[in-house]
Amino acid sequence: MGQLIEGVWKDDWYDTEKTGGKFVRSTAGFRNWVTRDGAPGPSGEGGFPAAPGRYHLYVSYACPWAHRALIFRQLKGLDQMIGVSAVHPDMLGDGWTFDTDDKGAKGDTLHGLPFMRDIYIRADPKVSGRVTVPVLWDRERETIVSNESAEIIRMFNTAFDELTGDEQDFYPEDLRAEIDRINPRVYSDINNGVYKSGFATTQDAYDEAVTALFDALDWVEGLLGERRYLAGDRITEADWRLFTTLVRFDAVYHLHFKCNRRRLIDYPRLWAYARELYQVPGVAGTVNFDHIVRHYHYSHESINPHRIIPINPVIDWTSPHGR
Ligand SMILES: N[C@@H](CCC(=O)N[C@@H](CS)C(=O)NCC(=O)O)C(=O)O
Repeated sequence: MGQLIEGVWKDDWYDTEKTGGKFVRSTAGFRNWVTRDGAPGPSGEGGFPAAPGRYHLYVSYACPWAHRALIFRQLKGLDQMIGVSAVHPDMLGDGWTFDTDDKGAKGDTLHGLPFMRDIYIRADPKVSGRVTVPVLWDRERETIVSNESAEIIRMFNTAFDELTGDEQDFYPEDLRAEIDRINPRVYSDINNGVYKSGFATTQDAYDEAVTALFDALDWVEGLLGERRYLAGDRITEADWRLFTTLVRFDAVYHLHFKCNRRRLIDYPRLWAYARELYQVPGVAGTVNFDHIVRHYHYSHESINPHRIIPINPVIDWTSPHGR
């Protein structure tokens, strides 16, 4: 794994020395928005109107951030309108690659390029930063619209509605205040909290992250006793943002990232809730446990130097959720 410095690849692992052993996620660099008519969105520049076949989504099936985008593409009926290419689960010295295997990685189906970094360089030959997924690519302007999943899901939520006829709203006006209240804690302590626990290189950094993580899971377990979904009576983006971490929890984070005070299946409400979300039509097809388990254990040499892939418990995501 590494990063690009002015268009040149430099192979290095996350540097936690300057941050007291803490993992700090860097901010995404491409922040434009696809909108209904191409008007500028909340950040970046305009000129990216919704159109069928124009945009392409690069993902890793292993990655929880990319997974959000895949779920929104599916639920919002965009699967015929926005193509997808998935990287290979192994992220080693070259970062994400388009090597192919027989379990879902079919290469860069748009450009036939060998590495994910080539997509970034194609957008900007002098680009600097980490080469992350997801990436939303514009085939017309030959550039990256966005590499920030929180914003890609907002675009998918509304920009294409006139083309698809799908009016489901996962960020509805009346629940926005509650969604905006819940998202930051779920992001910081849960979505990113598992990474902060797993990538910590000091005991203090780990203790701080893992305590905040399980405190937040207890908080969510409590919330689900008061209301059916995180923000109220309907499934919103807050639920999908949490789901992609929950679905990886017992398979990866519990062991590999040392998030082992409890398992997901030990939380009665959260576990039933996670199964309900998994069973929403279309969602199970976005979950690729082979890539999830393989990616983390094989790619993070500093955590698992012998690259042994664990046997893992058999967890039945299809059992009735009873909610
Ligand atoms: N802010 C980004 C974060 C995406 C991200 O960090 N993705 C990880 C995979 S789970 C990645 O590609 N990491 C590669 C790296 O950090 O070099 C988003 O939410 O879209």
